Amino acid sequence: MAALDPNTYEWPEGFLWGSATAAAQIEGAAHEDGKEDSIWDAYARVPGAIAKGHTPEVAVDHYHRMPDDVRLMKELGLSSYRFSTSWARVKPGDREVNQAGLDFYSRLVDELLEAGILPWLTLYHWDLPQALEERDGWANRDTAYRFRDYASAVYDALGDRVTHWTTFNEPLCSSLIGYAAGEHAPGRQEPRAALAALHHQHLAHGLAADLLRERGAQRIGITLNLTNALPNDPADPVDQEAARRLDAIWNRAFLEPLLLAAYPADFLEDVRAHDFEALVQPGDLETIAAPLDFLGVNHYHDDNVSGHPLPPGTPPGVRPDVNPTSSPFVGSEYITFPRRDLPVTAMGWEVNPDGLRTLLVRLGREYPNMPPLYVTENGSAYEDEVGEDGRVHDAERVAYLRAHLSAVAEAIEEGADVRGYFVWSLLDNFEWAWGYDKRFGIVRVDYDTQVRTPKDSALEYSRIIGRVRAET
Ligand code: IFM
Repeated sequence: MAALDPNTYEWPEGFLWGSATAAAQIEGAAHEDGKEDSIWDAYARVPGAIAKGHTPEVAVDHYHRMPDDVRLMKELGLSSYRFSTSWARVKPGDREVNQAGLDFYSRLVDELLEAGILPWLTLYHWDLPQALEERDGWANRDTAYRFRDYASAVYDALGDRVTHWTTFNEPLCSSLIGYAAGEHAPGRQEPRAALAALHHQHLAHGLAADLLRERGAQRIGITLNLTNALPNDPADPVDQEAARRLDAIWNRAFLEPLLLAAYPADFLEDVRAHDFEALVQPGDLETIAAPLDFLGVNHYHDDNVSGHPLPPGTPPGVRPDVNPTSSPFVGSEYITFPRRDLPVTAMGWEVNPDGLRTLLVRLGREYPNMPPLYVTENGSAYEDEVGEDGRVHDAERVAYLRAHLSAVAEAIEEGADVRGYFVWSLLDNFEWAWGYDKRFGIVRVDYDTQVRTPKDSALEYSRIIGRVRAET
C-alpha cells in the first residue's frame, strides 16, 4: 500500500490529537509549595547517575509557566493534553494531602477545559515519593495500597472535571529498569525486587482502577511501552529464543495479567529461579484484570534481539550493560541494538514507522478483548539547531512525525481500533538519566531563558490537526 498522507487521510471522527508530558520532566519547583523529594530528585544527587549532573529541580519551569503553556497548546490546536500528577507534590512523603499541590493541578485542569482541551491524567509517571522508597519502594507490597490512597486524593480533587484516568505510564521502566537494570531511579540492581515491583505495580493499577470506577471515573486505562521483539538472525534458534524471552518479559508479562488475569507460562518459567509466583497472592490477578476502557500504547522503536555476545566493533550507543533484559534475573544474555540498515535518532533508536503499524494491528488480533487503543507516546529526539531566523527547522522530526502518523493511519485501515495520538513531547524536557541534552519537544525550550519556540514539527502537527478540526 502507498503510504497514507496524514494531511489528507480521513481520520476517524473524534480522533484525539494530543501531546504528552510528565510531571518530573517539566514542572520544576521540586521543593516548592510543600513538595518533597521524589525518587528522581534523590537519584539526581547520586554522582554519575544523570548525564552532566542535570537534575529535575527546575526542569522547564512549567509549574510557574503553566497558563502560557496551555495557551501554546491551544494555539497548536491540541484536542487533548496528557500530563501526570506528582505523588510527591500531592502527598509529600506520602503523608497528608498537600492542598497547594492539588491546587496546581486543579488550576491546570481548569485552564485546559477553558481552552477546550481534554485533560488526560496519568497518576504515576515514575516519581515515587522518596520516603516510600526508603520503605523498600515498589518492592514492598504495601506501596500498592499507598498508591490507591494517593489515587483517591487526586480523584477527590479533580474527579469532577477529569474524565480520562491512566494509572501507570510504562510500568516496565519503573519496575525492571529502575530496580534491576539500575539505569532509572531508584537505581537498584536487584532482580527479585524488580519482579516484586512489577507485580506490585500491577496490583496498584488494579486497586486504583477499582476505586476510580467505584467513584464514577468515566474512562480508566493504563499505558504500556510495547515492542516488536525481532530475532537479529531470524533463522538462528538462539536469536529466536532471545526474542521470545524479550517478548515475554517486555510485552506479555504486562498485557496478560491485565487482559487475561494470568502471567504467561513461559515468563513464569523464565523467572522461576526468583520465586516470582510467591509474590502473587490469592485474588491479585482478579484485581489486576479490572476492566479497561482503553490501552495506551507507547512505541518509539522495535528491538532487534540476539542471544549472542555483541560483535566486536559494535557502534557506540549500544549499551547491553543497561539493558533490562540483560539483567541476571532472566538467566542469559540479551542484546538489543538498532538495525544497521535504518536511520537512528539522537537516542540511537532506529526509525521504523512500520513497527508502530505492526504493533497496533497485532494487539487487536492477539487479544480479542483488547479495549480501544490510543498511541499515548511516540516521538523523536534530534540534535536540534536554532537557525539564523531564530527558528528550529527540524526536518528529521517532521519526517518522523509524518511517517509515524501515516503508520497509525495504515493500522486503522487494517482494522486496529486506534482512537488518538499523543506526540512525545510538547516541550523539550528532562529526559531522565540523559538529562536535558536529548530534546524530544515539538516546542524548543531555551534552558537559559525558558523561552518556548514551536519547531517546524509543531507547525506541521498543527497543520495536520487544523485540517482535521476544520473538517469535523
Ligand atoms: O521521556 C520518556 C517518557 O517519560 C516515557 N517514554 C519514553 C520517553 C522518551 O524516552
